[in-house]
Amino acid sequence: MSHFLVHSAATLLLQLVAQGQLDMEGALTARDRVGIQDFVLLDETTEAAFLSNLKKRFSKDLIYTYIGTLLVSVNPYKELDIYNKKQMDIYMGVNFFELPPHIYALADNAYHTMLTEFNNHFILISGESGAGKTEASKKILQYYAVSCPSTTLLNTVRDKMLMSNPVLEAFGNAKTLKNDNSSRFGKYMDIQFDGQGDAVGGHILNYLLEKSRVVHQNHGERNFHIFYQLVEGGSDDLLHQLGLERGCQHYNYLTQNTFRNSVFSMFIVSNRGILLINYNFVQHLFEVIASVLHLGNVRFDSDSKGHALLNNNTELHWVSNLLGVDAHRLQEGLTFRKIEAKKDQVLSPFTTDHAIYARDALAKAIYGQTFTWLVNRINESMENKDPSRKTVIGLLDIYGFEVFYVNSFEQFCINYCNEKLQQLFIELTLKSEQEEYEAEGIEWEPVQFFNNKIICDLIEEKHRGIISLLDEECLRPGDATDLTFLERLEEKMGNHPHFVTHKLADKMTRKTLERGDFRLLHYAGEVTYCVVGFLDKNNDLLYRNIKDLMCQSKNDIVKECFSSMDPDSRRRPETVVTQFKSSLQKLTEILMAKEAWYIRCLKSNESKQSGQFDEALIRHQVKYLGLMEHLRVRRAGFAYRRKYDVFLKRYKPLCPATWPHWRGVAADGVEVLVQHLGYLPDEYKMGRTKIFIRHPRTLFATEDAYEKCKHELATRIQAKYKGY
Ligand code: AOV
Ligand code: MG
Repeated sequence: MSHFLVHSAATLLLQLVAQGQLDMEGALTARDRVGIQDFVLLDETTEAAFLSNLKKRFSKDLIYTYIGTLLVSVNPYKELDIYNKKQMDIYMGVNFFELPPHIYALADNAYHTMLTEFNNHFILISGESGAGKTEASKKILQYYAVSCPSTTLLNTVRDKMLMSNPVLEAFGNAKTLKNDNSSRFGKYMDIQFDGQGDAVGGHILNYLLEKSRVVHQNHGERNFHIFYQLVEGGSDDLLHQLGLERGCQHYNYLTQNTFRNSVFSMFIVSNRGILLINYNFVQHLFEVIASVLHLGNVRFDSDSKGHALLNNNTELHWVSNLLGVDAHRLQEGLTFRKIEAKKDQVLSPFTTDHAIYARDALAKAIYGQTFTWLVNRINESMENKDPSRKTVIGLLDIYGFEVFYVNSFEQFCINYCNEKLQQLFIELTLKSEQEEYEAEGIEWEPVQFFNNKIICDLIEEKHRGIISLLDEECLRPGDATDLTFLERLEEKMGNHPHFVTHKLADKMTRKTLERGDFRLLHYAGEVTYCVVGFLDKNNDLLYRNIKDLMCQSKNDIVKECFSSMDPDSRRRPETVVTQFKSSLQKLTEILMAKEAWYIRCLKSNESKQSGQFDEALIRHQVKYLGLMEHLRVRRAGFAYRRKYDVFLKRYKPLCPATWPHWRGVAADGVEVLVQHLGYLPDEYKMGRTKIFIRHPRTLFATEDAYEKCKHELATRIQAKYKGY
């Protein structure tokens, strides 16, 4: 038997053990104990078999299962002892299928593929709100930070990457009804590696922060963590300096106080060195957060004409103090609007409602701009100083699909974003995969799947989609309101299979809709949106005089943020949703240029309880995430494909007929090579330009043989030189 076959038999045995088909002690089947570790090996591809396997594994705290190289993860809602240095060492550099499924295995596989092929990768982590995306992305980052080779000098980059997480979570996460630590912004992080595999830099792109949370939270939800951390965890001195009282009950912008009050202030102070944020900036950050809280306490009365009057000056003075702006002008900005009439400027007084609107708009703008500022600082500190020869692994952790009792503009944006990611997944795994078989002339029985492109188009199609109609209403001078927007939607979308108006609701879904609502049938379920606030939130207007005032702030952060805001003041800024749409378009382009890895996170139950496997809830997620279709394509399909010349170039040393040169056509050389390696006929197919290999284990075995062969060659050369 050739060396390769002995080796691959051993590898196969190990795989069987790992995949739960054999027991180490003997041939006892372990399937019944831990289920199957790769769904591809299930006897039947029914949903029932899928769920039963998932449940069996979950009950043993085995939260990870593969579908080929895709990782399915079920949120355990409890700490598992599987994330530590020892586990990381076990997975480091080991072939994917040789060990039980783990997020480290996926991270490691992406990393090693990046190193051998010297190309860029991304890991798409998806799943609904509370499914475990953010936790997954943290585990991966930790894996790279701890396990990759390191030099002392470069260690600081890892520290910064790790450190960026809690800081951004403090500012960008909040408790919602779905998740106590819900991401309220989207995050894409590139981890940059040099040719040796050292992490040398990082870069974060952030997407649409849910700013409205600063001024309003639904019942049972909270504002961003940072506010509570400051008013609960800040030192007496600090609070005194900022004019704050301890306890969130003093602040109109804060509700309940029952969760997670880590000592933020100390965190930023002690780690500012690592993040390269100097002490002055830390001070300014505190001032910004405090000024937002004081703004929330600014109240207005109305005079006899219904115009807004400031109720009390103390809070306003704190805001002007902390932001370093003139108190009188601030007061004016909150109670009057400046209108430019010919060459004159006229002050037009606000009603109290208007004043509250202006106040909240300022609070949201200050907070939102500061968040972006923070991301920029973190990026500067993680910047790769030597951008030559680098490859990246991108980590995408975005807000998951969410449905609340009342859903507004924010949920519309978040769910739209999830539609886009689902579309990307479908494009890459179901559609193009099947199209490639056809193009390569591989015999193929097509697997049917639901393509959510129809919903993406409904939302974003130029001139016709919901976004276009919303923008049109936002830009239409005169009498446009949320309700006229809804009327336009009903007029244009009334017949769309994924759009339901209150007029049609009864007939279609037998669920009534309020006037003022519309419903979308998303890929992940139906969501009823209330149009109230759509226009305002999409316009996100900040009055000019307030903006100008903030540009003169003595707080360096505020000054920098507002001065860099839309420099061309004559141009109307793009609406929020249009900016979001183009940022998602750019993201898709960034991702499409990389090799993809997938983690599909499933939420185990709605009550955040450990040990509860809510079968109906999980079945629903398995369905809408397209996992069964993915499994069917994977099972019938081929896990790996390589261009003939690439395959031959790498593996030709494994066969005397192809080594050192193959003089004929590459495809013929590959055929000779795989025959020599003993590939079974069912294990591979020869396409027009590529070889297709059914199971990853075949390629892994070939790769192992290649490594061994390389090693033997090197030893032989060394021995030869020693002889001299
Ligand atoms: P998400 O990122 O997917 O929701 P998270 O990653 O924040 O969800 O997970 C929610 C909570 O579930 C965490 O705070 C943990 O308590 C628990 N959890 C998740 N994964 C694990 C794990 N592997 N081990 C232990 N506990 C876990 V959102 O950001 O709301 O879409 O927008
Ligand atoms: Mg999250």
